[in-house]
Amino acid sequence: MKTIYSSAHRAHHAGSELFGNKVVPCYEQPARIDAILAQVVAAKIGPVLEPKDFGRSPITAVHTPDYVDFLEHAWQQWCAAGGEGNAVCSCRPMPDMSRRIPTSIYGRLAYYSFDSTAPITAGVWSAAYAAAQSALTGAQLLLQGERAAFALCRPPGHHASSAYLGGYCYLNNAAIAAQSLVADDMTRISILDVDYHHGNGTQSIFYARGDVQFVSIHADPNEDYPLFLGHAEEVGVGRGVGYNVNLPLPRNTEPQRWFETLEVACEQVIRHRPDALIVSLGVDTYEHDPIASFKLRSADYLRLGQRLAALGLPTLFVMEGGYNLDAIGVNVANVLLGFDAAPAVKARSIAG
Ligand code: Q9C
Ligand code: ZN
Repeated sequence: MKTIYSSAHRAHHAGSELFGNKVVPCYEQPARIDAILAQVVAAKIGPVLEPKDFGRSPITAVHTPDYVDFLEHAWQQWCAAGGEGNAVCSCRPMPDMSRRIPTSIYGRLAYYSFDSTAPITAGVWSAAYAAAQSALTGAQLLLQGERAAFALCRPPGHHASSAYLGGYCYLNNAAIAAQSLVADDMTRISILDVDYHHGNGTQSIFYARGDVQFVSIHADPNEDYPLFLGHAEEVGVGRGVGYNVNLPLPRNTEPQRWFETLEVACEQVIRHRPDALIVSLGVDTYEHDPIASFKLRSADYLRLGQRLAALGLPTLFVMEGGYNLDAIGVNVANVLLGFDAAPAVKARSIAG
């Protein structure tokens, strides 16, 4: 399958982050994508293409125009205001506080953030924009009849909602791709999020929608990030009731339990009868991931790819998390190899 990649991600590099009470090198760093790309080439997954430019409108179909304007100009405004180094959110409003948007860039960053792990860097807009375009290019390949594509996005996207950033994410690449498919001639899409962390942004964006189903396997939000979304009782609202499926698992979940849960997730996808599947592909479920606790081994990612192929759907893989630099390349390539090795099954009938 084709991989879509832009070197624009490299301009976004925050340097350090706060982990507990320690300042550590950023887990979400350019070397992650270098490692994945090297393995995509070594494993002969297929050609690597530059993204096409679909402009801003497919981005503002998911994110509010004011948020996109903020993100595009935040670095420049931060510098103009005398900001030193990267801009990091340091304050969040509680429900009893003002909903007014502060006028300063310092205040606007707080308004448009839900945590402090997604700093504004010099390259954040060009990197996030290119990642969104990579996802859109992958979506277009599905529309052109490709069985699958891999959008090697960085920064990741699934924690970003329509009007806030957080969790290393700025633009929700998977959501932007999904929306572009329904805006074209696909009527139903399933997003299956296998990242260790709940895709709170994706859930929020489609929570009231019945056309885009969101299914997620992740660490129980009682115990792990993003803490405030991802419970099983969150099933959607209005027309979206029944189209949001959260499958939280305890910390330290072993592969057998994870794959049993994947079966439940796949049953839900089949029930939706989608025209295409978007996989929010995080490999921070790996046993040696530095910020997560599940116990998947490298060979398990082959099995994951095979299982997804058996759904018989046009499939777009969108890169999300995964922070073990020694294994991230092999783990991602294994998903794609597993998918490609599985015999192409005829798409399920979408009639009836
Ligand atoms: N002690 C993605 O995987 N920090 N984002 C959590 C836990 C933020 C993860 C700290 C983790 C964000 C795309
Ligand atoms: Zn994650």
